[in-house]
Amino acid sequence: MEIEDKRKPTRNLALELVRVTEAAALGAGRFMGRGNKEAADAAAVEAMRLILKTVDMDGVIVIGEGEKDRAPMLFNGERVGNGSYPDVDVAVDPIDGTRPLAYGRLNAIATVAVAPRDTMFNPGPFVYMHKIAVGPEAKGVINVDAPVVDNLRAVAKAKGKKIEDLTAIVLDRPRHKELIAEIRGAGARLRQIPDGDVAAALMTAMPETGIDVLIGIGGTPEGVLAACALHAMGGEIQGKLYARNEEEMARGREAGYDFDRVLTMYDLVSSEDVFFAATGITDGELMRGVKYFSNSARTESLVVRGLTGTVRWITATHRWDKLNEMSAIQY
Ligand code: VTB
Repeated sequence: MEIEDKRKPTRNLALELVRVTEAAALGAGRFMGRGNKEAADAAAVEAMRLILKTVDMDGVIVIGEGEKDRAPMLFNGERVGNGSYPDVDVAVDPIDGTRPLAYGRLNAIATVAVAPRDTMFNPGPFVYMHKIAVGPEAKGVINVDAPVVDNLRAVAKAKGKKIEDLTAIVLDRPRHKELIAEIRGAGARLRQIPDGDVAAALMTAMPETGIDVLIGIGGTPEGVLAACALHAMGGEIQGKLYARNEEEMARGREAGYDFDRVLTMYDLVSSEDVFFAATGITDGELMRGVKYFSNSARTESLVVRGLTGTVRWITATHRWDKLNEMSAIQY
């Protein structure tokens, strides 16, 4: 007789996790355009923490965003969940795009991912990584170490397109000057985004967005979250840690990090048994943001389960009169 391993996830945890990202979005959405990143982040983190407590899991935060921006955070190593099985690693980015949210711009989302214990890459205090991400059609042809033009050619070939019809998405940062010149030199189209490279990585796996490949240096927490989502959606991401200066490089080496090593998607999250949820905070290409009404609010979320590859879109109406009676969060 087969004995069930209770320590492994057996249910679709993502359907519980979506309550976590919904709560973060509902809390943070009130701060849209109010110019206060910290207050928005605090609201998202607080709501996330409260709902995470109710999820059936024994979780350890491996990726708790906030270190780089000194924002309020769910701390690395913090225990979350109600302590029951399964044992899992948890990655959170309560707001990917605090700046766009604070200034009333597009594409801010709340995200969370869960995978079996000890399967997520822990980047420690090293905040940046090179990334290249693609959807399922171009899985297996990218190489974060190869010249940009080679990657673009390979992705175009895999998708049966001309390179001129390929669209790369890149964070708009001075550090990407050379990268942008190379993309232009290769003849590909380019989208530049102010923030939000988790959403950008997801777009590569959604043909309707028209985005083929994400390239550039972005946050490591966002890289691990994107890896969880893309692993589940059948796409691919590769990374390589990026040190901002000699001192950071030396510190990393001392701590045992290899800045030359290609981090495959399996290095970033080694299990396919991964769950990912995201909720729109401001309107975006992937999801609509939170809409507030007199006694309710509406959210739109994406829920993905790696084992089955099922992608669900969930629109929810949240009723304040009911929720405020029973929830620890006062909406
Ligand atoms: C990205 C982006 C985030 O950080 O990872 C980026 O997805 C990288 O860092 O929304 P810099 O902003 O310092 O370039 C964010 O912009 C915010 O943490």
